[in-house]
Amino acid sequence: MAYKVAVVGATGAVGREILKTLSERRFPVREAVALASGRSAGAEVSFGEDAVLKVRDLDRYDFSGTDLALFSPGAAVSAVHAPRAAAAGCLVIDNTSQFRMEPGVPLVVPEVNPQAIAKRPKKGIIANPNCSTIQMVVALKPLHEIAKVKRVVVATYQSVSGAGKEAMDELWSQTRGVFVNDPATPEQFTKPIAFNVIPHIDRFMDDGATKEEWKMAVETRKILDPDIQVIATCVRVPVMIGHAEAVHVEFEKPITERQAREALRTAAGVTLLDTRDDGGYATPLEIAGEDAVYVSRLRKDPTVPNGLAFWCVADNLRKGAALNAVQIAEELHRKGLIGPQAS
Ligand code: 11C
Repeated sequence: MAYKVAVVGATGAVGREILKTLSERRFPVREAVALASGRSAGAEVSFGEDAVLKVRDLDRYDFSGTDLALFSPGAAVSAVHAPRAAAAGCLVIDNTSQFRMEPGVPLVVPEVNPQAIAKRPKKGIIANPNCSTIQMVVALKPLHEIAKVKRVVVATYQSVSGAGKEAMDELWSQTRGVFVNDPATPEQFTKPIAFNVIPHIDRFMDDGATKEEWKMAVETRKILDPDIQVIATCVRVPVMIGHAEAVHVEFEKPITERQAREALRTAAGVTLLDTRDDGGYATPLEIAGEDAVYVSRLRKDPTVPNGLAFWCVADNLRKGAALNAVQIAEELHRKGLIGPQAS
């Protein structure tokens, strides 16, 4: 069975990565449709080795007959068009924050909670988590199975590609600007991002946390275990692709470093790279373009009972977005949940 698949937000950094990932992983696509705002209609995006898709206007697109749509256009656009697609019988995988915490909308990381999509959801929408949550729960899952995670303290180091293509351009032009003495005014960020770090991602909430920090807490609970406490500080750093995280975990039960290493070595989606010598750890620059969540610097945290600390890095556009969405599509395909016979 091959499907008619639409990619919404096809001209964005994640949309392009979704098209690339669908093709690389040979997802059974009968017909691919690239959709974006009217402004981008008519532009061309590549799909696979030699196909070029002409971008069509999302506002005018009728989703009847489209089996699956992968959305990454921004939350406000998903809010309008994802339910419209679902009402037309098209199954939606939404990569925005719009529906993640809605009851009846599964929030899925296939290595962690594939059971959340045992059947086709009534609302016709499955949500892809935030990139910084995805990589953390992939690393936590094998440890949670051994000793039950109780509390997580995490600081993130998030690349500018998480904020989109214009943000990547801004890092580039500001960096160049420093060398040619032509400082560019910040537009995508609140302060200059070149040669700086900014402890602010997404909007501020009433309690002083940012929404990115809130997402890491509530999404981890929905995906992994409702009892886990998470306190996050999310920071933007002048890196193009790849998010890194310093994760400090307190467990309910004792867990040794050795047990943790063994579990991480065989865990789905994880690569343990931790040789405790110069360069024996993963950094964003090296792992951009790769699928795995890399775990390094694993060690005991002696300041709490049953504590471990580690560093994890992943490509935010791939495992943090496009790859995870395509893996959800693969899981749905394996379970026969895509297409008119599954509605
Ligand atoms: C960032 N994590 O790095 C964000 C991007 O909720 O889907 C993804 C925002 C989201 O800026």
